[in-house]
Amino acid sequence: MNLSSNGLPIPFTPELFGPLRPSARLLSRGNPGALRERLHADGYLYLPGLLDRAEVLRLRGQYFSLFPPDLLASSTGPVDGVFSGRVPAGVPEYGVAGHPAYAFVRSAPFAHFVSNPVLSDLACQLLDGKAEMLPRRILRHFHRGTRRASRAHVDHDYMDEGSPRVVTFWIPVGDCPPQTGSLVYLEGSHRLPPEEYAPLRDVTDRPGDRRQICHDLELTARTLGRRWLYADFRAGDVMVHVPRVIHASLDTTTDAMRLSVDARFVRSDDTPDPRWLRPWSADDGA
Ligand SMILES: O=C(O)CCC(=O)C(=O)O
Repeated sequence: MNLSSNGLPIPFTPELFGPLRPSARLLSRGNPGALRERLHADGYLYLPGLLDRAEVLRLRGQYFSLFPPDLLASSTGPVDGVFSGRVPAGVPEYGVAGHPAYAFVRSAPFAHFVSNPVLSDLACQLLDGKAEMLPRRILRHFHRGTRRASRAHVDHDYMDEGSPRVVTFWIPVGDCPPQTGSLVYLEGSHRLPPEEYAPLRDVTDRPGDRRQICHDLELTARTLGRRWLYADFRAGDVMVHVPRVIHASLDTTTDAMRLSVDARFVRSDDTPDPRWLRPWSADDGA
């Protein structure tokens, strides 16, 4: 497999990559304590098939049908989300007012999708009480050719003005193998003291933003002596992670476009970070 992140190749070797451990079996046992234990042990829960695949694919189709049709390869449909290689003229900057992603996260189909009780019931179990989804829910759409991906980071650095009792749900909206730009998690990194990875923040392609740890995933793995954990995600799978686990994404190199939602729950009796109380837009600075 040829993989890269932010344009930097990362060799797909057993030293640098390993598989995510699935936890779907724990769900069927109806034992929230075991789920919480696994989340805190691994820093994540990989839950293949948690959501109805057809429903996830419907959302994919609804989003891509908001674009002028020449975004999509000829003879393919919005549910396929296959990139034609051209971003249609006149589409505004990604995720700002006027771009389809901006309208979509404020739309009824999106609200319906994220309000699925499967997600909120699980969040309540994981947070050991009542949980509320924060209104700032991010839609991420990447296509091949941009060499843009999420740099290694921890969610805590983006939400450190509120309760730390947060869980993030990352939902691929479509099949998402590593080459389509999947999320990868640095093994056991939620247990690392932040001072240990702080020096990596000096190696960056975005010197103005200290929240990001590093854009170089090979260097990050080698410096911290840990593997990136990956999966061949399918529509319907869900990842849950804790705010201190280091994660990043790979570049999208397939014709199929990468689409995902990330949504966060906080305990309803806690005070959330105020920056997460408004719907997302790509220029909101949060
Ligand atoms: O989807 C991505 O590339 C990044 C998502 C992320 O960082 C998150 O869900 O916390």
